[in-house]
Formats: sequence, C-alpha cells, structure tokens
Amino acid sequence: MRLGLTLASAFMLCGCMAAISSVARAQPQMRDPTQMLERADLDGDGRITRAEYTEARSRSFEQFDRNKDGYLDKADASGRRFGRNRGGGGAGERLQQAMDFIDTDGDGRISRDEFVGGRAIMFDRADANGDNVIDKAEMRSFRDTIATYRDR
Ligand SMILES: [Ca+2]
Ligand SMILES: [Ca+2]
Ligand SMILES: [Ca+2]
Repeated sequence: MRLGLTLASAFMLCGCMAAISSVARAQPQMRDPTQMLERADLDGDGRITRAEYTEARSRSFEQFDRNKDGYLDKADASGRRFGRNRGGGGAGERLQQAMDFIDTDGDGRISRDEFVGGRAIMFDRADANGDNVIDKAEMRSFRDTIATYRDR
C-alpha cells in the first residue's frame, strides 16, 4: 500500500513534467522518467548526484518559466489550453493533481522553491541505497521498475 502510494506520487510528478514540457516545447523524450533522470547527469560520469538532480530541476524551471516571473502557472502555457494536449481527456485532470501536489502553499502557481526544493520523489525512489547518488545499477533497476508499471 505504502509502495503503491509512493509510486503513484512519482507518476503524478512525472506526468506533470511531461505535460508542462509538452506545453512549453514538444519534447517526447521527457515522457520517459528514466530519461529525465539521465538528463540530470550534468557532468556525464554516468552517476547522478543529488546536487546534479537539484541543478537539473533548477534548469528545467528556467526553461518552463517562459515569462520569467519566477512562477510556473497558466501564463507560461501561453495560448494553448493548459494540460489539454492531443485530446487526452484525463491529461488535464492529472496535471491539475500534479500541480496541487507541487503547489504546497496552494496559491495556484508553482514557485521556484516549490519546484526545485520539493521532495525529490523520483530521485529518492531510484536511489535505492540512499547514498544520494544514483549509480548505473540503481538506474537500471529503476528503469525495470518503471517498465513493469508501464507494461501493465
Ligand atoms: Ca554525474
Ligand atoms: Ca505555490
Ligand atoms: Ca544510490
């Protein structure tokens, strides 16, 4: 039960990243959470440290915050209807849930602190031994876990 909840949360977060990125710029590869993690390997040494992950989130924030007001909200989706891409009826609802999850102070927009400083659910999940580094073996087993859930 506990595990299920945590994974559900992780997918909400992933869903949000994918949705925001598809609004900001179509980047299909962002839909794969393991690839998102791999992109966080900023120095390319095959291991993702917590510091790299935080830095990567910070860069994503810059990218998504198109009007540079320091918040992610509907304004950054400019023109397109937020979360309503490709006729997927549940996408908007999932996005809303994800937004609510990240928007911890409930002001309807996501601040940098909320985005970057929020719980690193994906990272925590992948870092199986809790040493704040995702090594290659941990990345592999995380990918397997994701694949198991996706293939259901
Ligand atoms: Ca690295
Ligand atoms: Ca907020
Ligand atoms: Ca680790």
